[in-house]
Amino acid sequence: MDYLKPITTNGKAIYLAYDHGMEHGPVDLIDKALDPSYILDIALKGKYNAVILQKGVAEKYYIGSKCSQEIPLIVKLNAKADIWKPKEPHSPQVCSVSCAKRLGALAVGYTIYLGSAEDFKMFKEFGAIAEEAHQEGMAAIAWVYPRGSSVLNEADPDITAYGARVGLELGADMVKIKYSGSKENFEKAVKAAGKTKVVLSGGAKLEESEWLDILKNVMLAGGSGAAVGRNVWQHKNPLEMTEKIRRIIFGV
Ligand code: FBP
Repeated sequence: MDYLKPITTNGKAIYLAYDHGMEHGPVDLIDKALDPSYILDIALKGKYNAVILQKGVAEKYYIGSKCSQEIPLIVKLNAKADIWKPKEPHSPQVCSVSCAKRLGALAVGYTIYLGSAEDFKMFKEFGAIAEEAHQEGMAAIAWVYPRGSSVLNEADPDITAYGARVGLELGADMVKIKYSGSKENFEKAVKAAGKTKVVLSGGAKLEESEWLDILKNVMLAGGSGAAVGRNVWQHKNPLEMTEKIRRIIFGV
């Protein structure tokens, strides 16, 4: 069964990520981006395949919004903050699959810090989440980020490919991974993921052309699109940026 069908267009996708209020704190939510309604408006006008929110923002802003009538929801099920910085990061589950379903989500997201001494806890939690999501007809998306004291280079192409493979092995329909430096490196990850789709995780705000070149390489490498936050909503014209992204992903 293709759980991703309702949140992809011909197998490709552009998602607007907005779970940063938890992951990074309001420091990332510059100016208008502090207001979730501003983000929902971008998702709606930019015709995103889905918007990614934590449950609280979904409950208080997405439900009943104009965005909710047209743009699907992905609820992020785990969370950590960025004040205590343990050497071995762990992000525990804070929302259930059934809660995400009640909020209207068509998919759930979960971050795994591959290489952390705590990674086995996240494997276990995500494995169960993927099973439950599929029972409910929802897609399971794994953010797989190599991190922890055993990871010397978070953008290492082999570890990035390992992360993509972990997504496949644990039952993810899609993995969201960071760029590993080149088209060839990213291709390794796409191949390792097999039938699990791979999307680019946007990363910190870059010069527009630099970020778009990365996305072009991701698509040439066989990637399925992007889940992007800061490079869109920290942009001075998020809808103009969205159009440029859409042209690269969908070719129109
Ligand atoms: P960005 O496009 O802004 O990087 O968003 C993608 C994302 O995965 C978010 O979903 C998440 O909040 C953030 O990046 C986590 O970033 P990191 O753990 O690398 O600081």
